[in-house]
Amino acid sequence: MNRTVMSIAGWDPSGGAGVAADLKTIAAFGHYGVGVITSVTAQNTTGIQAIYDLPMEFIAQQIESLHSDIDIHAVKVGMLGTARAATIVASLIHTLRLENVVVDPVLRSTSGTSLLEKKAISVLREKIFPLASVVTPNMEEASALTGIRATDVRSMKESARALVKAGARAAVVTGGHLGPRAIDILYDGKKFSLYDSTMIPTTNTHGVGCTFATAVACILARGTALPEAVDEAKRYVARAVNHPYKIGRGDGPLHHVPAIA
Ligand code: PXL
Repeated sequence: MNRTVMSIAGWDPSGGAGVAADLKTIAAFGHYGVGVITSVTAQNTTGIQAIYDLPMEFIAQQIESLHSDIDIHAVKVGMLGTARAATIVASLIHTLRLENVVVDPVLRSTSGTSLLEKKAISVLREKIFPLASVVTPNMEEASALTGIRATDVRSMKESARALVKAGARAAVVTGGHLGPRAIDILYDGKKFSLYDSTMIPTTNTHGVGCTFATAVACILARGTALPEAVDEAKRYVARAVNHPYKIGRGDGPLHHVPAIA
């Protein structure tokens, strides 16, 4: 099946997160990946040293260049950086009728740097969520977006429900940091699904959220239903985390394509 998946996200030159990680993930699924950069970061495994947000017009140009030539079967939206970027991305997803849109509401890096300006949070909720097939926040992002502190399965369910109420068709709240189990909760507007796996003891987790969201987009692009897509994506991420790539002195990346390593 010839499937093309578009990543709209930031650039992490260390390759652990953002568009670079997404393209590797898309390749691992055997699809073709195209990447639209919203913001360029200077970073390594120890953290982010600088951020340069691209002008909204140039983000729009990248999406339009790709869309005018190539059929896109799924989209992953990650780091947006600014309210202006969020606004133009929402507008183009809507007018170009892009489908299978997976939104990873990136707010901060693991190392604590803000990746979305504060005034963009309402744009994300009001303009991007209603275009999403599913939103994939971690517990911290879910708490910031809903005001419901997600600390256990009960509150994760409550925040997933609140995210759907805010306009998303479905929400997965990922609990990779919950411990001792790694539990994710999906709410599709009708029912909850719970995904439970053992927590993998590792600090090589840089980009795990980007990778999960892109994996879901890849599987949705095949026409698989969301509950199965989340299950398969979670298993792919566990496999990538189980093959950490030991580079740098900080939180290293996953290995996205261990099959051919
Ligand atoms: O993992 C969140 C994230 C997303 N996108 C980019 C990033 C990061 C974290 O560092 O750099 C570009």
